[in-house]
Amino acid sequence: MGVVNVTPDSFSDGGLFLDPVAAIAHGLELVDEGAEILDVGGESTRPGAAPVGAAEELRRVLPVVEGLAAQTPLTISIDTSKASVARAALEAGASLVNDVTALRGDPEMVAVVAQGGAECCLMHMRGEPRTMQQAPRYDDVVAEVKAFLEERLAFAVVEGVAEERVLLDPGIGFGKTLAHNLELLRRLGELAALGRPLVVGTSRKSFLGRLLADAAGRAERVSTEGRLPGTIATCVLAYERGATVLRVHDVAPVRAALVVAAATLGAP
Ligand code: HH2
Repeated sequence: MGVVNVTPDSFSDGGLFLDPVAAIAHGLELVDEGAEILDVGGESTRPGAAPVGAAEELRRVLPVVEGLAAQTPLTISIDTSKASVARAALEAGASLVNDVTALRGDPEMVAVVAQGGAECCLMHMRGEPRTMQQAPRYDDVVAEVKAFLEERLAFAVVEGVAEERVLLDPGIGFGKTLAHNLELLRRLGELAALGRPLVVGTSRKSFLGRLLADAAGRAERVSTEGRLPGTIATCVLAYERGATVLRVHDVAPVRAALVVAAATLGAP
């Protein structure tokens, strides 16, 4: 899954693709690099990000969804927690709703997904983006994330979403410390046991910058550009532990690493 951020403030590529022409060109580049899904987002979820109104979010993403749907047969995913944005994006050619609130952010979202016959990705997040990194605590992070995803999956199904259309995501970096993120990745197999495809997003995330800085005895986190090796390592390990979809900014190097990993593991 290649990331197409149409935002001024995303943590690693904010402002680069705010113009729809640039965003569509970037999406098509990711297709050339081997992406199989394009995830279009118009609101940053980075810790501390300011919320965006529906009208502004729609203005950002709609031309990009329309343009990409017209130029590629791949799955277009809309990264939003607003029902009105998801509805318009589905009408414009998207077929997957990637909701980081797991259908909790907008009471109308579940009906939009169910009635639209869309796929949806339900992600675990502790708290909300503005506050989620303030001292997150869990007794057993994997058990708690698993119980949450199980409950959200059951909710979606009761509300009319076909179970086979649901993907689950542990929400790496969303209300989690470095140790929580690593434990979720190490024990990903326990989440795969839920029986739905797992989406994992480690790409360029802050915990990779912290881990590498700590290892080098440096105070400053390693920059987002310096996080590619960590992105690749975590994607390969997540794949080996059962992840189906890897959400990344750098499609070509991650895809190449996954091809080698799959061949080594004897997978198709
Ligand atoms: N991570 C981000 C955004 N959306 N969706 C899913 N399902 N899983 C993730 O891990 C995930 C996500 C954060 O990354 P990015 O889009 O690059 O940054 P920002 O939220 O600042 O735009």
